[in-house]
Amino acid sequence: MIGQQLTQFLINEQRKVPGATGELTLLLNDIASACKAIGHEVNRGALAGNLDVIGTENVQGEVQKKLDILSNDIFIRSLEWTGHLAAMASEENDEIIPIPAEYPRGKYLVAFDPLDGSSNIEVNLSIGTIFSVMRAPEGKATITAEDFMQKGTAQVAAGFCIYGPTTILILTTGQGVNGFTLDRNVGEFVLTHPNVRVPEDTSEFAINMSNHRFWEEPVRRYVDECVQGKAGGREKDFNMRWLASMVAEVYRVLMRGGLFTYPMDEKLKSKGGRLRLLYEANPMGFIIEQAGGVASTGRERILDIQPTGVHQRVPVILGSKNEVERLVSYHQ
Ligand code: AFP
Repeated sequence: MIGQQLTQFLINEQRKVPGATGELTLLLNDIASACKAIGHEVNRGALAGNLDVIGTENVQGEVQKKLDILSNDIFIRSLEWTGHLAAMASEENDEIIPIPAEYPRGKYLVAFDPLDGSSNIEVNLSIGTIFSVMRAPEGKATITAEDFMQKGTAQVAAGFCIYGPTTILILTTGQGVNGFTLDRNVGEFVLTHPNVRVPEDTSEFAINMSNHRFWEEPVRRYVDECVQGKAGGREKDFNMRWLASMVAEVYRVLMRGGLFTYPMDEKLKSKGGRLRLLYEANPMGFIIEQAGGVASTGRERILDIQPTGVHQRVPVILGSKNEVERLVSYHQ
């Protein structure tokens, strides 16, 4: 019930799963601790010199901010010793991250984006951490990138933590979606948004309009119809949002519905899209589906994609069922 702390919630969920060992509960608690530590550094901002740009580039070719590196290190250091993981994969690391020899290995893999939306750091807008939990192959001494090539339907858990006016952890273990607000007085995540559901209809769409000339025809048609509203044949007028932070967009969709899309466009064709499958599209797709929404590339369900690379990119259309299905139908 509302007010319950994350640990109690997780143990209650664990008790519903026959044969559960509690290892996933411990892992999710450790991930929550990592998010609290990252959120603390995000909130300190300039006071801790955290807004500096490092100048180096990551595997994505993106200029790294100090907070990108700091968040990545915090996430890795918070989990590598726990004995729950066999390996990790991060947006900030070209190769997968092995568990140091001195620590025991566990039965899970985590793919994560330590700080998504980092173009918003210096303008003090909401950013967040996204994570996806999968099972590691049993009895394998050395984990390779190949072991992360699991469809989104194989995820055991997924979540994100949004560092905004409040710090909120959104989590699914396949039994629906729940939201926990960080109570700074006790330093614990507390259940504040039980059983989150995405409204099936919406009149709000989120897209980076500056890419209009690069979009494929189905996306251009859908957005133009939304912009024209009733004057253009839709049954209602629409509003638009664009926060350049996927965690903030997805959180808004979870709270009041909406359609969020970073579609394929001409300038992204060679890369496959903008958003990364393993640690953005898959975890967010799992969460959206668990809350009654739809997550598609326009041509296939995101969770059904067979990954071929740790940093593989895909087009993303997700949110309120009826609007996403309309846009998907335009691709047929
Ligand atoms: P950054 O982490 O590099 O800021 O990218 C954020 C993101 O991956 C996703 O969170 C946003 O929805 C999208 O990119 C914003 O892309 P644009 O900057 O092209 O609008």
